[in-house]
Amino acid sequence: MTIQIIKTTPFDDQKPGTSGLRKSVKQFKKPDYLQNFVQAIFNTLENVPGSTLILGGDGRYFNREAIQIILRMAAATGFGRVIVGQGGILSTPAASNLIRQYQALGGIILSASHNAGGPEGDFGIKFNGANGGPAPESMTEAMFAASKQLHEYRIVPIQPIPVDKLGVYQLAGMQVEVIDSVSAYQTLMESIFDFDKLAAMLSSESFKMRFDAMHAVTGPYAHQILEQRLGAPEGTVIHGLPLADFGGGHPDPNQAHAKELMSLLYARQSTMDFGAASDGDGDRNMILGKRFFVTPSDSLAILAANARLIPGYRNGIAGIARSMPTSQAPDRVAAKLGIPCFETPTGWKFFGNLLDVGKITLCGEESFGTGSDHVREKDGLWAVLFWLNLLAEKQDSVENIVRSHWAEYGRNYYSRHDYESIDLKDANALVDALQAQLPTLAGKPFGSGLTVSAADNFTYTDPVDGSVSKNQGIRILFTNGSRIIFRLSGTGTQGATLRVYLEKYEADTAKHNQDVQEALADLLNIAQQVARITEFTGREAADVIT
Ligand code: VG1
Ligand code: CO
Repeated sequence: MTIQIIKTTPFDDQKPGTSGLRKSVKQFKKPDYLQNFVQAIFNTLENVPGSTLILGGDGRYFNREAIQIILRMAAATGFGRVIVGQGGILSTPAASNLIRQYQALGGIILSASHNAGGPEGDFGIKFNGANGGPAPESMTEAMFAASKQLHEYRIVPIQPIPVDKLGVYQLAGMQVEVIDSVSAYQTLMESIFDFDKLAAMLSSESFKMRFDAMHAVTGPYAHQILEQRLGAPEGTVIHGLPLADFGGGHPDPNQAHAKELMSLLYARQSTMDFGAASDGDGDRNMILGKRFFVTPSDSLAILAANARLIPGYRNGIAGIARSMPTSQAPDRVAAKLGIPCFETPTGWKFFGNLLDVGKITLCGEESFGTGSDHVREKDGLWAVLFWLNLLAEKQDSVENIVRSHWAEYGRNYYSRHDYESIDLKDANALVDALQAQLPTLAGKPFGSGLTVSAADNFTYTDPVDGSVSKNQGIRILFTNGSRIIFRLSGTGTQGATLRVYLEKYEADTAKHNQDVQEALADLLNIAQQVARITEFTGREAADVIT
């Protein structure tokens, strides 16, 4: 088969963000836009000839076309084998698992995660390396550099592979294996959790739950594992059919976007014991009890504190890591367990080294991401099964488990305020002004007895390879442990999104029943005042509060 070498012009905007390259579908559909970036990825890889590549995506609009293009380019580049999820579907954690299982050179995951899909929505592509984790910064920088110098790409002209049918196909000397997207992932989950106990609980009349797949990638996984394998009644999984536009919604599992699930769990007469949701590519999770929301930061702390109750973590955990803006609740658990707690920049790629060398077992982010060393990505369904396994062990409600955790460790009141689609120039001006104030903030008193202990822009030095990542978010730390953090999103595709993270610690159990936003109102005022948010952005309040 002849390899075609196609002349192309480089694009100057193919810089991967927090989690791969994300752009509007319109941008991705520009002639050669996808091809250029795929070639840029391939150009930065070593040892391609004969190696294995994992390929799949969250099923969003343009997924199928992209899969065919990438297959033809992989054949032209000399991969020996590509493993594709049936229908082009693989959740991010399932892809991470397959990379490890097949000892692949890496994987390409097509997803813009929680961003809206469809012709007017977003598309994305990211590369995960041989450990199953997102490419580290050094590699994404190399891809960006390669993309700017790209003048040709390689492709073989062949018919589309029928990715809906399981089987093995030959494509210009490369083998394409279309596999069941769910089964290897299910086997992995069976090796971690007590499936007998889970089945007993999920099939009993006395336990009721809903899992909201948000018309995204976890639908097939949740139907198979929760309903078929564990015997939860049909209807347990809602919005379980993956749709190219996610039914028009944002597949983002939070209180703002999982409205139907929220109303099921919060109804005055709710009969539900448990609710959960996952995002576009299946790596995020939201956990709900009856009229009760578990913050992702608390969730990580609680999973860590109770890990020994789960078969896969019976021998205890080596350490925990959390992204810098995530609340300090996990730190308290680590201190009590006598294990380290690492603070990393936002984005799962920063957990990879710590997981690879066994310094940590569990990790998580405030942005509804939780995971462990079983893969190198956050894992939505894994977190749901972990919580269910805990409920089955403790025979207690979600709310009681969280409240007793607070009683033991204190409560970290926590919330994130997102100001979306603000003008990029305004956002940068706000950050610059904030940065300029940093040297003057330490020691400064604010209302209600708060004093700044330190203020900086977070720099991370990876304890494993020594790499340094600067400018990872502005932190204002207070003497009482409260924190305000400011960051600009690295996953958006329109203008800028300012994220303001607020945290306040409360040891006194008598004060654990406050409304979260009321408890954090002082900090929000200070954040607005110091960063002059309204002045720079014209916004009086955040668009999305989680
Ligand atoms: C957001 C979250 C971050 C997460 C990233 C990818 O990034 O804040 O914690 O790792 O999304 O998640 P940013 O730069 O927009 O704040 V996902 O589910 O899109 O892979
Ligand atoms: Co995601």
